Amino acid sequence: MKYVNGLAAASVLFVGFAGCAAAAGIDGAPAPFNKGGVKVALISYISAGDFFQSYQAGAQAQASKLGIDLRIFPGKQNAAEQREQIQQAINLGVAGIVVDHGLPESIGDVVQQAVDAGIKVVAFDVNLNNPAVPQIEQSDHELARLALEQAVKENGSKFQAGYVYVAGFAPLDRRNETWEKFKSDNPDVVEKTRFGVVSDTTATSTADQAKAAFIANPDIKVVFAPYDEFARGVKLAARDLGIADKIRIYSADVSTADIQEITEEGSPWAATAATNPAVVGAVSIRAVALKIAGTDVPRQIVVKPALLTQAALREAGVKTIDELAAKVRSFSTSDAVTADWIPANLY
Ligand code: SR1
Repeated sequence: MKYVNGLAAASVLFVGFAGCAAAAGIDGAPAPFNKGGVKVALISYISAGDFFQSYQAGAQAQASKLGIDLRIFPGKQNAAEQREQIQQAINLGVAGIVVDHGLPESIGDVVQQAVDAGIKVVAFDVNLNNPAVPQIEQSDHELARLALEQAVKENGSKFQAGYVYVAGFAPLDRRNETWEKFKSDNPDVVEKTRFGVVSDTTATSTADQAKAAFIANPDIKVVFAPYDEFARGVKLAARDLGIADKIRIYSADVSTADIQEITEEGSPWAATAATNPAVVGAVSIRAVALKIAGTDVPRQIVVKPALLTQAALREAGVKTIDELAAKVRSFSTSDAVTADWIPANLY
């Protein structure tokens, strides 16, 4: 299987229903997939950054294989707009909705309206606390644990740390639970400062905050930055301050651009724990498709992460997500929520 993580974002952002030729049906598939043209909306909260572009590319690829007409509503980190988009999707008469991130308090009631209208809904990384809505996640506790165990392996269990966190995002909140437990299990790890921002300029805004944090806390040796945009910001700050050789960054997520930043000469980005976001996007579409076909799916669907260290990436000579997918099975495919009638190959 070949993953095209580099798919141009523009090619997947606006796949509207109007004017689209109806997608073909799949022989032997249950209704309505035997006829094709099944309308599904993917409603994102965040679309900036490699993770979300790759997630959307994977979702689009899986949708095409299932004869789904997928409309992707681009997120703008705007809760009111996401709410309106869910209402628009209901009015468009879609069969299914994938809600990708968001703030539960601003969308919970419109998601319930969609469910009441007979629309099948699944959610990625937003806790809607709705028994009709399966939740997809990347096993965030495990993801944070993998990164933090590597931090201890490389730095011992006594160090001064910086921590990047923004509350209110389900994956970051789950990773934070692991960070809190890690600190209580390792009392000589001292959190000197925490900072972070999620916006359309997450990396550069985090870099500004990281610079101030490093200047105020020159004894920081390790930074836990469990989102690749955070890690990029911290790395940028360390480079600008000339302290890249004095700190090590442990993160979440991976992209082709991240691999380049992790493996480049003198990079302080020591390791990341990650899934392939394109695989997570594909799993999200399969989950909603199975629900539309009337098949039960688990309430919680997990795509497991893998640890990627700087040393291992350099040694393997891996430069892109496609090369990673060729070496690590979980980066090319997931067995989560699938069925005989769902085509296995995405590209
Ligand atoms: C602001 S939330 C960012 C995270 O969402 C996804 O789970 C990615 O892993 C990313 O780290």
